[in-house]
Amino acid sequence: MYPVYYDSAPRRDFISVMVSKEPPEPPSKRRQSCRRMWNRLSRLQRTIICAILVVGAMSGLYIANGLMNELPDDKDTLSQRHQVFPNDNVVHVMDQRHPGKDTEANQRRDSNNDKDGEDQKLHFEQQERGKGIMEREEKTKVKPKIADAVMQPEVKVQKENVMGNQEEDEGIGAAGGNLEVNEEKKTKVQIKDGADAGGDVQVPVPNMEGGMAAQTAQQKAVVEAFKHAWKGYKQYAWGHDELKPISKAASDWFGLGLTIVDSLDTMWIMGLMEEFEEARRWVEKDLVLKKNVDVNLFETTIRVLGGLLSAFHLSNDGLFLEKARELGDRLMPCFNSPSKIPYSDVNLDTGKAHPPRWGPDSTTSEVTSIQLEFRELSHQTGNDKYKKAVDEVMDHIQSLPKENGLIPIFVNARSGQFRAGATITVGARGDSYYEYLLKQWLQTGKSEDKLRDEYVAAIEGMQKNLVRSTAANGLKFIGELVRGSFSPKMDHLVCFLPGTLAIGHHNGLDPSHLELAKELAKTCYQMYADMPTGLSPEIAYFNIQNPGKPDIEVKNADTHNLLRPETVESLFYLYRLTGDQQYRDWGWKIFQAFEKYTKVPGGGYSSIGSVKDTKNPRFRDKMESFFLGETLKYLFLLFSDDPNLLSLDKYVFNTEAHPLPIWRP
Ligand code: DMJ
Repeated sequence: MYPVYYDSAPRRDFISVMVSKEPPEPPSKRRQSCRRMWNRLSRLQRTIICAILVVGAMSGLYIANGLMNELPDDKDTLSQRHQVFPNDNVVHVMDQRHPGKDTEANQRRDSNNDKDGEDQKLHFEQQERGKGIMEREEKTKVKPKIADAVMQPEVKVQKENVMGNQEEDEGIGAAGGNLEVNEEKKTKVQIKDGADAGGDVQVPVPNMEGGMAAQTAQQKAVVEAFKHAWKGYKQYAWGHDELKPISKAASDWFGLGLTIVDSLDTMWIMGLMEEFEEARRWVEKDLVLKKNVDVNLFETTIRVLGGLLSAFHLSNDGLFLEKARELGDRLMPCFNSPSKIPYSDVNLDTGKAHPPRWGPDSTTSEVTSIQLEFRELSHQTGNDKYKKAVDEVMDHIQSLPKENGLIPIFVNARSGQFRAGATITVGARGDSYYEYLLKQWLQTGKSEDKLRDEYVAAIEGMQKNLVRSTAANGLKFIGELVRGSFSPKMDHLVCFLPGTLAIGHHNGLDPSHLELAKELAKTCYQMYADMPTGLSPEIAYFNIQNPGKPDIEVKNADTHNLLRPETVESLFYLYRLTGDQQYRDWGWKIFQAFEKYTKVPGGGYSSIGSVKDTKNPRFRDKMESFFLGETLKYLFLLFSDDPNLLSLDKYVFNTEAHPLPIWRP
């Protein structure tokens, strides 16, 4: 019988047969002539031939025995080495540690991981008590099992362009791991004037106050959710930007492993050190930045540059700073524009920068929400060029005329002017401009009063021009100015604002800011609670005229939920700063709704098409990197009892939830 090969067509063996034209001799004649030849041989010759035959037979037996021991038995071959998924055309070569189904072995592996997690936590608690770094170094030197290192699962990949179109491109990827972590190879980076570190940094040292404190039951549930999301990503999308959890495939936007880099600090904060080390190895080996791809300056800055800088701060591992510096350099050509306003896109290899493909202008919130990261890069590398570039953007924007501190959402990189008549909103394309005014002021130890004044003026402008209440229940919300007219439309994106207002108040700004924060947080929560699934739509319209109608209306085009973080982000800030349990209760309800309607069996969470339809919320087959980078991180922090875990007096979070240190004045 032929052996069975599962990764190719059955192999065929052939026997070659010599065909003679002469008729074959009858067997009896052949036997007679053999005997005659044997009789003609001398005794010595016969002895030699016998000896050769005996030695040959013994060697044959020995080799055959060895081969039998080498060959896997059929069961091994089937169950562990290769597995064909019934709904796929692709043959997935499985990592033996991670079979596709929840086998008993897999469950055992999971419970072992939990135990490792406990060990890590205990270890960090000891560290907090000052037991030194050497012990931890040993723990974090993860030596992967051989199966870990041999192969990562092969993945199906879809490339997404900026407009969201997708091209099918199967079977790319399969990133491999290291057999050993080579500690020698950890990059040495000269840290100049670091806020928390100095000198030659080689070994990760946790430097966050209160980190790894005992977890509450709700935090543990969030950690489980993270592990579930990571499991799907790792199995089907490792090394690619995002997981498509329904089709069990990957999608690429920039091809920078967005989910890995966005998740680094979340894993650190949650104490998932094994996962963190694995991700670190990927960054070291596979995060290639010299890449012929056009990336969006803002998205790459907040997710990748922010993620790397934050990972550097938490771990003190110079690898992350070195990558951050290289990325910063590759993004810098965006600033070579006739005005000080950067182009929106740049090719990471050629350095060619340009406006977006879909129009002539840069987005205002994008060019004004890269400052925290570039300034921090200067601070850590000692090279002022990054800070200079983004400070010039802010100076230029500050010089432009505004309406009560509010800005239009488009600005041109050539003329440096706002687009006349563009919408004014605190939602998409406007949002993080306001957030970064406040946070830049905080980053430099409240030393740049100009930024604070701009922020205060903008909040006053919102109070005057954009804040309204619903007719039925007086829910306060923030609308938009579209060609000068008020529209009662609010994006879920606006829900970052309560958190920002609360931090502003915490740093001495007017009490009315905290009052507005509380009102808006209530409205944002209502956007979840009013929906049958308990999840917010992407956009809501508020009823300001008819007291007999519901407060919130959702148009059919806006019923989707992308697993966004803004509301839980604000709940975290408000709980931290007020201690009001209500914010935790709301956060828990939101978390449970994510669990119920977005969790995908087997691994991952998916954005959904309709928050109104409990029977069929329609998976959109996409797990955004910010779900791991932001949503789950803010939920974890919301349920933490420790106010010193990333203290708000020591860290400022960038708009992708990556904590960066507040500089000491
Ligand atoms: C994230 O990338 C950031 O929070 C950004 O500021 C807004 N959009 C997403 C999350 O919704």
